Amino acid sequence: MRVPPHDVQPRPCGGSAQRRAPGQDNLLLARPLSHPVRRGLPVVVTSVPSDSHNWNLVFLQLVLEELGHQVANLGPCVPDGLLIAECLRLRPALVVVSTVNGHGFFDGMRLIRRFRARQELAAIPVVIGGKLGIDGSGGEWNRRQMLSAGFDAVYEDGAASMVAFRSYVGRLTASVNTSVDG
Ligand code: B12
Repeated sequence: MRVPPHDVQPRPCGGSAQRRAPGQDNLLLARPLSHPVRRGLPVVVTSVPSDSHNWNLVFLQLVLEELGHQVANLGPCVPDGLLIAECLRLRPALVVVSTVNGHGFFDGMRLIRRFRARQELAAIPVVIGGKLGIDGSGGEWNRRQMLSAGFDAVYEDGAASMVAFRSYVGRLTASVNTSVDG
């Protein structure tokens, strides 16, 4: 799957924006007020080598596509080296790591250290989320370790995490679009 570069034209979100209705040539259909993005970001969604769960990745892909972003979903059981190679090739604006099998802390720590060791990838935002510990939660100490190792955000499973994730993606989109527009 190929992710277009940052300056790609956005897909119309919702499909009806700026389109004229049949027989109503003077009616310009309004863009929804809450139009989520002006330009979608290229995003890589991935799991970690040990994790074979799929639907978490599909779910995140759908959430991000609904927000107007272009997603390359690398699927489950992704070796660190493959993720790094794909990010060097695709140069995404965001990497979303999802893992639910309980090994997320250890897999995530190893992955982010290898990822950040590549100078070309050092500035790409990387977030991780899911069920990061074997009891479903990695806890606050683990979260801090992951942030200091190089993750930009850590989303433990819970009702608030998807709200916080969407908000993070919204802020990132606004800042990327602002810096592109100058
Ligand atoms: C289906 C399933 C499997 C299937 C997976 C099939 C497939 N191809 O996907 C199979 C049978 C293979 C499997 C295997 C295992 N599983 Co399993 N599995 C499940 C199950 C029943 C459903 C998972 C699912 O599809 N959910 C639907 C998706 C959409 O939701 P989700 O995964 O919960 O993800 C949500 C959130 O976590 C969050 N999220 C996830 N990632 C991210 C990332 C970000 C950035 C954000 C913001 C949010 C976010 O958003 C998602 C939507 O709300 C869960 C139990 C459950 N009811 O959740 C156990 C579960 C995930 N499995 C578990 C375990 C332990 C295993 C095994 C280790 C079992 C074993 N002893 O072999 C293996 C591990 C295999 C491996 N190598 O990874 C545990 C994990 C425990 C933990 N982390 O504390 C669970 C929770 C069951 C349990 N209660 O013990 N499993």
